[in-house]
Amino acid sequence: MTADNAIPSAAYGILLHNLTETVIDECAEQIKNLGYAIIDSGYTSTQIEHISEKFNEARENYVQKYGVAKLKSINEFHTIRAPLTQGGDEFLQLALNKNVLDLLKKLIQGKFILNQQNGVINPPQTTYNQGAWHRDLPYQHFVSTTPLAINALYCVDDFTCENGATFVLPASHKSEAFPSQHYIKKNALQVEAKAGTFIVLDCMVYHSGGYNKTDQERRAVNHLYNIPYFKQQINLPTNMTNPQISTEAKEILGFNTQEPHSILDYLSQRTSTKS
Ligand SMILES: O=C(O)CCC(=O)C(=O)O
Repeated sequence: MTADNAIPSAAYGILLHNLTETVIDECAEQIKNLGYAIIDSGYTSTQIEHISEKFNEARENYVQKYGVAKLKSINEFHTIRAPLTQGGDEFLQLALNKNVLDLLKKLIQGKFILNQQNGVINPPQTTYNQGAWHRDLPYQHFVSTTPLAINALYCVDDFTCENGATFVLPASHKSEAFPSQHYIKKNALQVEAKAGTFIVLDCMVYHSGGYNKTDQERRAVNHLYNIPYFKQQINLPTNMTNPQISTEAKEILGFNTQEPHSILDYLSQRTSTKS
């Protein structure tokens, strides 16, 4: 122990000890304990700018295709569903980001698939559909010893307190019930993050977009990955337009875990090594 206020490094009475060797290990430890961490995508500033442009393009096409009035009437105007199915490789590459996949492998035991990818727009000075506390497996109140699903929220723009950066309730993935307002006021914290990073969450940690006080949108691309026993929000394999998908990408997009259409289909998919 030092004389100043430094955090003590000495410990006693320890039988079990977590060890970290890499930044990925550090993030994994924090997500297990607190439910959130920030990880760099590894993209260059040119790539980050390119994704930002592609986001706007994807949104324009999406709104044109599905219609402003329709999207507004169903509270979907600030979301782009499954942008990776609508052309452009950038969104597929986001879903397959190496740092995110390496982190997922430390967090989810066994196989995982992408459940959904959503473009998220936090509009200036108004409310939007993600500006409310929720889990990304909504209506679920179980507690799990290991994560069954993980979110990776790619920051297209800088996330700041001013523009409504995501709020989290640290460690709330470890409790079944949504906490009281008093608890939320005392314990909620806002996660500021740079454009080009991912905020990675245990999907059961309560989180909410904040109020955007600026005059610019705050944009993100959310990914939810889960064990292959949960159905996808939108069937990704049947909607992929990109023919050049690697074997690993196919597995992550759920090509290998589609529900068989018949007993015959099931039997022909089964190999002798499967249990
Ligand atoms: O907009 C945000 O910061 C949060 C997004 C979010 O909660 C979600 O997509 O589930």
